[in-house]
Parts: sequence; C-alpha cells; structure tokens
Amino acid sequence: MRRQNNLPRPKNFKPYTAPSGGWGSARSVANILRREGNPASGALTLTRQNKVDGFQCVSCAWIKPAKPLPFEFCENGVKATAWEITSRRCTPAFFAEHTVTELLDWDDYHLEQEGRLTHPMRYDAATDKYVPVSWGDAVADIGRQLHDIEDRENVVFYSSGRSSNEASYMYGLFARLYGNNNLPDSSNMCHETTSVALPESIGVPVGTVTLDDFATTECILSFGQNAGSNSPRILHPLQEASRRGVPIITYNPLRERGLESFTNPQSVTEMVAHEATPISSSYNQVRTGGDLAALTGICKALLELDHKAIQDHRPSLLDRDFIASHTHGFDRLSAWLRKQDWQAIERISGLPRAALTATAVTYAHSNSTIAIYGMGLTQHRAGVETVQMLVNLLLLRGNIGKQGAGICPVRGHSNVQGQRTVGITEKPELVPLDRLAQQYGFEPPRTKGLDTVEACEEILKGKIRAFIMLGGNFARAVPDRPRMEKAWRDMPLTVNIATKLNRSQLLPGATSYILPVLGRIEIDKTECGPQALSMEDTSGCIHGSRGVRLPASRHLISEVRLVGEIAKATLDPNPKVSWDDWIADYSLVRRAIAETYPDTFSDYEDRMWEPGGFQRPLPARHRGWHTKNGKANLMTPTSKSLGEDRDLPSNGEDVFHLMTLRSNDQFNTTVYGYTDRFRGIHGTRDIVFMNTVDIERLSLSSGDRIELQTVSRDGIERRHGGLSIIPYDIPVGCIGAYYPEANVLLPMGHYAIGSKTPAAKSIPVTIRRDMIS
Ligand SMILES: Nc1nc2c(c(=O)[nH]1)N[C@H]1C(S)=C(S)[C@@H](COP(=O)(O)OP(=O)(O)OC[C@H]3O[C@@H](n4cnc5c(=O)[nH]c(N)nc54)[C@H](O)[C@@H]3O)O[C@H]1N2
Ligand SMILES: Nc1nc2c(c(=O)[nH]1)N[C@H]1C(S)=C(S)[C@@H](COP(=O)(O)OP(=O)(O)OC[C@H]3O[C@@H](n4cnc5c(=O)[nH]c(N)nc54)[C@H](O)[C@@H]3O)O[C@H]1N2
Ligand SMILES: [Mo]
Repeated sequence: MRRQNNLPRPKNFKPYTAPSGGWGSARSVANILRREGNPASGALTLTRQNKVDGFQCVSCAWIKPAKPLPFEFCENGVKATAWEITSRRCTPAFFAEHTVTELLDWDDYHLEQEGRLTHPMRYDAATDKYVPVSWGDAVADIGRQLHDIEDRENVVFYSSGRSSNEASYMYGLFARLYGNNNLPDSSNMCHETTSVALPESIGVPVGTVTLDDFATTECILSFGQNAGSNSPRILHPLQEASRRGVPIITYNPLRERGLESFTNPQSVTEMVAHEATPISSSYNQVRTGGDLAALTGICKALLELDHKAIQDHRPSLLDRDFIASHTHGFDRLSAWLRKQDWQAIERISGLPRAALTATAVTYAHSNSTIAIYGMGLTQHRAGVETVQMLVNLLLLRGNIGKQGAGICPVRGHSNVQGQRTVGITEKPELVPLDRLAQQYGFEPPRTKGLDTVEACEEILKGKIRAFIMLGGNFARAVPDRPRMEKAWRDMPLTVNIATKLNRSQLLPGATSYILPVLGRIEIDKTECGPQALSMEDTSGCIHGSRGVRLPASRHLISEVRLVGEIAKATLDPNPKVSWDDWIADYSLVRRAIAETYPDTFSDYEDRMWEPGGFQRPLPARHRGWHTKNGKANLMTPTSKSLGEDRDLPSNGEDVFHLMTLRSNDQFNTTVYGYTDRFRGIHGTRDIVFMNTVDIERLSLSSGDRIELQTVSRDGIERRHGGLSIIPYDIPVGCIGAYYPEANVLLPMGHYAIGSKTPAAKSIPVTIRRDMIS
C-alpha cells in the first residue's frame, strides 16, 4: 500500500548546518532530473527557463530579471520543471487497473508520481473507475449539463494561480457570461490578505518593489517567508545586499537555513571555497501570530526614539514632510501606539522590548527600506491588520514610492498575480464590468461571487451543482478536509482540468471528468502556428512565455482551447465573443485583454518580450494614492488583542499554536519527496516541530508519537495523529507540521478577519500521546 503511515519514523534527524544553495543544491538538481527520467534533455530545457523567448518558470512568482543569469533558475524551479517534463505517464491503462476507492488510500506523493495525465477521462460509477472519453463527448456533456443548471449562482469556477493571462481572461469572461462571479482562486488562501490590506493603505493591491530597489536599498525587513525553499532566487538580491553591508532583519519563529546563510550555486569561487554569505543580520524568533504585537512594538519604539531626538534637538526620525503631505491617520495611530502596553507586546510577540527597539534603531538609520513578507503574515486571524502595521512602519519614514524602498509581498503561484489583473476575482468591483458589457454586449452579474471559504461553505450545505477547477487541488488545499471530502461527492458535476492525478479528482460526484492539458513548458501549436502565453511576476512585470518541449501526450489540448470549447458548448452564441478565433490565435486574446484593460496592456504583444517584461502601472510607486481619500493611510488596528486569540475555550490543557508549513520537497499539495533538507528531515512528513522545553514539560521525548486536536469553537472534533516529535528551535508554545496533511485540523471558520484567508499559521491545538500508532 502506498500510504505514508507505512514510512519509517525519522531516525536520523540531524539539523542542517550547511548554507542554503551551495553543493547541497547542485547535487539535488542533478538528482531531480535523474529522478524524473530526464537527465540530458531536462538540462537543456533548463537553459530556456526565465529567458526572453523561453518559458517562465512554473514554480514561484519571484521577479524575472531583465538580465538573467546564465542559469536563471533555482533548485526548486528545477523540481517544478522536472515534475512537468517527467517521462512518467498516467494513462488509461493505469485507471483500468485501479478503482477510485483504492486510489483514495494513496498519499499525494504516490498519486502525482504516476506522471502526466495523457487522456481525457470520465468517472464510471458502475466500475468505480475512470474510463477514457473523447474530447468531443466530454466537452458536449459538460456544456449540456452546465447549460441546463437553473440556479446558475450555484456553479463555481475555481482557478489555481498557474494558468496564463490568456486562459484566465477567457475563464473569467466565461463565468460572467454564464451568470456569476464565483471565481475563487488560490489567492483566496494565500495573499488575499495582501489584496485587502494594501488597497486601503496605499491604493494598490500588489507590491511596489522592483529588483532595482534591492540594488540600492539600505535596509531589508523580512517577515514570515521561507525564501530558501519557496522563492530561492530571492537569495541572489539578498546576498548582494548583505555583501553591501545592508542590514537584513528577519522575523520568523523558525530558524530557516535559507534566511541564515547562502552559497550561490552558480558561483564557481563560492562553491570551490565553500564560501557562504550570512543573510540575516538579526534573527528574531517571534511567536506565531505575534507579528502584529512585534510591529506595534517597533512602531512604538520608533515614536519613542523620535520623541527623544526632538527633545535633544536632533532631526526627527520620521519623514514628517511625507506624513503631512501624503498620509492620513498619523495622529490617531500615534495616540494608539502610545497607549499600547510593552508588557502585552512582549508577551504576545515573545520578544523583548530591547530587540524590537534595536530593529527600530536600525530602521531609523536607513534612508530606504524594503519590507518582504509571505504566508507567516497573511495566514492569521489578524493578518490584514498585521500587513497594514508593516505598511505603517514603512510610511512613517516615507518608504513607499521612493528608490530602494517599498513593500514586497512575495506571491506564491507563478501567475496568481496576473490572473487577478485579468479578471479572476469574486469581487465585481475589481473588474471593469461596464467595459466588459460594452465589449461583449451582455449584462455582467453585479453581485459578489463566492470566495474559497464561501464556496466551501456552500459545498458543505450541499448547494453547489457544479465545480470547475482550472488547475490546482482544491479539495486538498482547503480547511476541514474530512467534512469537505464527504460533501464534495454530493456535487452533481466536477470537472478537473489538470496535468497530474490528485486527490480532488478522486472524489467524484454523479459526473466527474479529468481533463489533461498542456503545461506551460510544452510547445502549443494551433492552426496559426506555435502560440505564446503571458504571466505577471510578483513585482507587477508581465512577461511572454513560449513552450519548448514536445507535449507529454498527443491527446493533450491547451487550457485556452479547453476553456473556449467548454464555453462554446455551454453558452448561447454571442457574435461579439470569438472563442474560435481566440483558440486559434492567442494574440487575439491579448488584443481583447488590452481592450478591457487599456491602461495596463497597451502594446501588449510587443512589450511582453522586453527583457524583464513590462511593468503594469502602479500609482503608489510614484506616490499617487488611489485610495478613497486620495492619501496613503496609516491604519490603526480596531481589534483590541494585538493578534492574540483571547476567546479560546479551555479545558485546562496547554494550548499550542500550530503553523502548517511547506517542506523543501513539495509545491503546495504536490509532494516531490520526503526530504526537508534545510530542516534536517528525511523519509517522512509525519512530524511535529516542537521546543525541547515543551517536550520535557509534557513528559515526552524526541521521536514520540503524538496526536494533535484542534481547540474547537464550533463543537466539531478535529484530530491528527501518528506524528513524531522533532525537537526544534521554535518558540515555546508554538509548533509546526506539514501542509496539506495537517489541514484536517484547520476549521473552515478560522480565517483572517477581512480577507477570509484561512488562518493556517496559527491553529490552536492540544497535544496528546498517540496510543494507536
Ligand atoms: N518550492 C516551493 N515553492 C513555493 C511553494 C511550495 O510549496 N514549494 N508554494 C508557493 C506558494 S503558492 C506560496 S503562497 C509561497 C509560500 O511561501 P511562504 O510564504 O514562505 O510560505 P510557507 O512555506 O507556508 O512558510 C511560511 C514561513 O513563515 C514562517 N511563519 C509561520 N508563522 C509565522 C508567524 O506567525 N510569523 C512570522 N513572522 N513567520 C511565520 C514559517 O516559519 C515559514 O518560514 O511559496 C510559493 N513557492
Ligand atoms: N494548511 C494550509 N493550507 C494551505 C496553505 C498552507 O500554508 N497551509 N497554503 C495555501 C496556499 S498559499 C495555496 S496557493 C493553496 C494551493 O492550492 P492549489 O493551487 O489549489 O493547489 P496546488 O497544490 O498548487 O495544485 C496542484 C495541482 O495543480 C495541477 N496543475 C499543475 N500545473 C498545472 C497546469 O499548468 N495547468 C493545470 N490545469 N493544472 C495544473 C496538477 O494537477 C496538480 O496536482 O493551498 C492553500 N492551503
Ligand atoms: Mo499560495
């Protein structure tokens, strides 16, 4: 049986002491290509990664530079490429051998290890197997079923952030022509907190930093982002900054190797000399969920230092001109900061006042500061207020809209940002609906659609009639897995547009399809010749991308074509929407996008091939504030708890705060292997990181098996057992385990206030010895 529980306990847990990158990374790259059966041609493919006229990496959304390195990829980019160009195939013969019930017993790793899906498949309830179906029959049946659904608000169009701008634009238009704004996406589980927080503060939903800013910055603040595993190419600008003597101040509960030191695997000198650059100049192990308190402390300390400077007749430490002419809310925020109690700040952040003040001192000496952050800030109940407090800190010294400074949320999926830009959103106010109405001669739906959590709630109520999934593994990525999986099968129609087998596909309802598509790395040829696609990186730069590999199977079709075909089969004909022309020539989709969004996409076709891509207009970069009051807003938190969970029911047991994390050997629900190299874990994912003080206090030992149970507010019992204890450098009271396995513990109602991003980084749990395993 291919179940993870049969894997051995972590015998040889040994903390990783080498730098990130370096020889470990180089060895790993060679092994990955071999593992996927592609050592030679895979290496050739990699030379085209993130290059003009090559393909954009399918892994993270980190900035693609105008002057790429000879090898502009990282170890995890290689894994993502190798995963897509693997020589393994998941064919109809495989599906004929295994029932869906049997496959449900497999773990994520073994499911995706079957390789690329090759044929469209339809679920056959009589045999409990997926059977081959022709594209024509599949599309016609889906179109007929969607067309016949009367309550069109009960159909969901999910997308994971990997699809191109072209496919995403068509998908969003399809949903709106169909009759709803139910376009949840992976961003709802990820940086939605950013998309809610930043517009209120600075009037743009995305980061304001470019690579040039890294070259001149004087200080970098890094919060809750595991750069070494999740966006390793960021380590190059961080390394350069560190060498220039730029302080890099990190806030992270775990000591992550990638944030400690780095050897550039592309530098012969560094590799030969085993030379490593320290990354963080100061490492603050904040408690999980303690960042609002920590940032409040840093802002408060800055005000105190400023007060002292003024008393001493020294220049102010705040950018008072900027505050006066560009911002709103300073008096209210500073009064609130003065009122905050240092004891509460220290307790909730887990950091001493002196450490927070030290950050404020370094920050006060810098003329231009960048703040980077990831899931460690967004996936918390107080995530929105936390991101806004980080922006407050920047605004107090005018660090938005000037060279070398800005806010830098590191987006996850490689095109999650671009999808939003071209209309994938449940929020109608973010889309130029009037322009769509004019362009396509229809009345677009104006009511808000379902986001991820709301879609799940409707599925749990049994209301959703059909769920279309453009990429991703929704059922596996969302909270409350057992309840969701049960309810998933009650949906009459589920359509999985995918490249690999995953768990969402194994929960079929009455009708279920697996529709395999081309990946971005593959050559996409239509009757008009080879087609290009485009995507946007985390700095708002839009790049062209061309596939370079032969398709994994001759039966695959592109996402653009599939979305167009399903739309045609579903909708009544509309002479203004030329699905067939778009399917044949993707430049016509880009022309349509430019018509809908003229300010962003003028000269789209040419500019996407410029080195480094073209930048979408972001007024905050030039101190234009597209907020309601035309100012940058210093936001005062309205919650009274500084992010602390005060209303937890208690039965007297110790409550721990669980963060759910990615290993170095996975991409979200795709598990490449069982090695989390930088954290010293080999051969398993069934572990819990825990402080030795906590381990001893609970009379447990390293390697003991434990069970976690969520502290329940809704009366539902959630348990996750068979986990081995790994003693780790993590604050007392905080523990860590891997996502997605730990999602069974995450309640649907536990999300960031304001953005509904599931609060996956702070789940209150209790710990018990596991007697069963
Ligand atoms: N190889 C690889 N690359 C990826 C992905 C992948 O799975 N694998 N996923 C992609 C996606 S979709 C995303 S969104 C990004 C995710 O990339 P990250 O934002 O790095 O997300 P996580 O791996 O979940 O790790 C979060 C980090 O935040 C820290 N953290 C946890 N809780 C807190 C807290 O309360 N405060 C602070 N300050 N820190 C905290 C953790 O210790 C960890 O270092 O990566 C993208 N890139
Ligand atoms: N507990 C907990 N839960 C979390 C998180 C967490 O940190 N903790 N993180 C959240 C975050 S940040 C995110 S982004 C979500 C991720 O949620 P999703 O984006 O839904 O999940 P992925 O695992 O990225 O999806 C993997 C699947 O995508 C398909 N795929 C890959 N490439 C392509 C392609 O080119 N086209 C198509 N059509 N399909 C493709 C493959 O079949 C693969 O099985 O999970 C969220 N859930
Ligand atoms: Mo994400």
